[in-house]
Amino acid sequence: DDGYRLWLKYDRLADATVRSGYARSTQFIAVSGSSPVLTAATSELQLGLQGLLGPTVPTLARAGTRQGGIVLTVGVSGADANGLNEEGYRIVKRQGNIVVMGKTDVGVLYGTFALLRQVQTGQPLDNINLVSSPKVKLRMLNHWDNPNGTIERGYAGGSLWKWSELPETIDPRYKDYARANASLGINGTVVNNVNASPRLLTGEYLQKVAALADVMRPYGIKVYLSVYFAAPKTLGGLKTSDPLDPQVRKWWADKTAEIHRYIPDFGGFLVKANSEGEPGPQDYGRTHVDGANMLAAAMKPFSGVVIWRAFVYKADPTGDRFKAAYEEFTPFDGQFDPKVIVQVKNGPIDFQPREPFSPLFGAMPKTPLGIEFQLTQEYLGFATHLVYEAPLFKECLESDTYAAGKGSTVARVVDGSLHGYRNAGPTQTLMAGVANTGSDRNWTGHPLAQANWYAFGRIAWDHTLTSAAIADEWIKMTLTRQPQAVSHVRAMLLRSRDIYVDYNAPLGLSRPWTGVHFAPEPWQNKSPRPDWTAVYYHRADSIGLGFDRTATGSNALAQYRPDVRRQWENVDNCPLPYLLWFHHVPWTKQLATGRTLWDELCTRFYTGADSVRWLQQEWALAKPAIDPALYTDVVGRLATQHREAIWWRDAWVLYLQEFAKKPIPKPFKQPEQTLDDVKKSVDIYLLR
Ligand code: BDP
Repeated sequence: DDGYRLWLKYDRLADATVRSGYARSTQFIAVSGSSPVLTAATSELQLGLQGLLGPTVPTLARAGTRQGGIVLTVGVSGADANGLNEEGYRIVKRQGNIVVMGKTDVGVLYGTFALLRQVQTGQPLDNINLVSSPKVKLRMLNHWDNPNGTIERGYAGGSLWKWSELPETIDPRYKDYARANASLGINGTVVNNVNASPRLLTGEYLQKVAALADVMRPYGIKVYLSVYFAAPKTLGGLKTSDPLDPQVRKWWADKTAEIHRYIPDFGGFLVKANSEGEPGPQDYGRTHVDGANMLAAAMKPFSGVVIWRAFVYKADPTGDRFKAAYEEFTPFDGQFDPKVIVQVKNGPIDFQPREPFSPLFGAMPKTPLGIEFQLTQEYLGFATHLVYEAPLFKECLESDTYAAGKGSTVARVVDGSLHGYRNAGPTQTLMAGVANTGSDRNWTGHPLAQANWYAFGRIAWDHTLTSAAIADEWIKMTLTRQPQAVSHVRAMLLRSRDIYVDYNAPLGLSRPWTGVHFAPEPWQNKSPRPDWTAVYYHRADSIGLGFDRTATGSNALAQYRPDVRRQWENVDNCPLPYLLWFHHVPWTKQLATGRTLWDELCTRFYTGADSVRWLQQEWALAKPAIDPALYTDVVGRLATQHREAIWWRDAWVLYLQEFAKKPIPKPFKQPEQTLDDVKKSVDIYLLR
């Protein structure tokens, strides 16, 4: 198995009795109406059922008096439409048939994938009764793909989009990409990097993007573009890109209209502005609001949206990067055009292995805030370390902002239910995942990293699903249905993120590196900007470790509501996962575990690295039920992970030992290498 088919494997179910049970209730597919979306739904059902069960399933225009089939029905109303939004589906047994219904054809498409999932995961169809509607409207992948075929922070090969061959040649892979996304309910894809090339806005590239949009459309997926804010100058030859300049505004209005001539259902713009050197409205003394609303005005005649990122931080040697986005964006609450959604990363810094939730959530009640997660493992060990991210997504979404009292979770900010902007006029709700896909045959490099794409899509649809339930689905659809093997792999997935945190960034440490975001460099103290060094984040000194963000320090904690603040502001009861995010803690301080800070850190680093051995053992126990090629691939990656976990552990403990001046506590042993040895190996790793 080369992993190409992802969770849409549709291999024949092993048990003949089970097969014939399913086959009895899936003898035909009756489709009333026709549309490219319904055609996609029907052919997916045929492909899936034939693969899983054997017989070819014929299609009929209507069921008539026939029973024992599947009926796809669009445009339901009355009681059947209860609890369904535009994209929702209902699946019931009626008059001897399984009826998959939706208000729209896309709802039916999602229903067909849900029905297939029932069969793939071994659920009965006899009394099937499923109702589901997505909680968030825009569920999208952000690709950081460049026109030259590379992917920023991509670890699974080059770009999926073969720009030089488009629009004439359509790689069949585009359709499989669309199928995989549709099976999860993902309905948007931003095809290019947020560090955007102006080339994407040329007629030449718009034709290519339009060809991709044509492939995505039958799968309910809209295409979006990241835009380069200075394009009026670069492409349009104007003297300025000032968002208040009439010529600039006209340029964007014309460009937006041109895009719609190529792609009538264009999804909208994603903008990274005045962030990490990207151009933006501040270059002209204007604000984020001026920039975003200018694009919204250009988008006015169309249905698309403007997604404006809040990932900003200035090179301020005395400031705390943690506070930057909140300081820059909260003053603008209520001023953005209704077409604008502000896209906020889950945490205040930058996709670290564990971050507290961004204080922006709950702090802008009059502005739709979308959430951005990173699926590509830029800070999570690239494509060699196993980190199942569902627990990370859930931890953030379930955090309580207390914005409107207890129960004001980040999820409720994002799905619009907290501030009441859900479905209000043109405003939208949004979850975005920075894609982990690439041209590797198995899409994600690490075969088990497919689970992160899967989990993101499922959570974007329904954030109440649990990490374990999602893991179960994915394992059964992708790897094996053998119960013991399922439970071994589930255990691995569920613990993997904490294991990684333990050897990489325990107790609230973060960013032990510079630009490459892989080799450990906690000693790194030289960079054009202080907040691009490692020492800026951990603040190790002879007294202790951690960033004081209480009132005696940067006071970033003041950006949270009092109830949140109270959980974190007292060093004596701050939960350990967040301790060093908010406190500079003495090496000798006794923690709730009964160990001193130094001993606790060592314990985490050592047990974290050791736990990779446990991952290896669990994987070995699942072996009999796993495809041999896939099994072997993961064996290799886990071995690398173990070696690198020791590398990271040693780098951290040897470096911190210089400050703490304490021995490694028993039963752990002093690393065999010296700090100089590790530094040398890191220097070599970083050689280009
Ligand atoms: C950082 C990445 C950088 C991205 C940036 C962003 O290192 O490559 O451009 O995020 O999200 O984490 O804009």
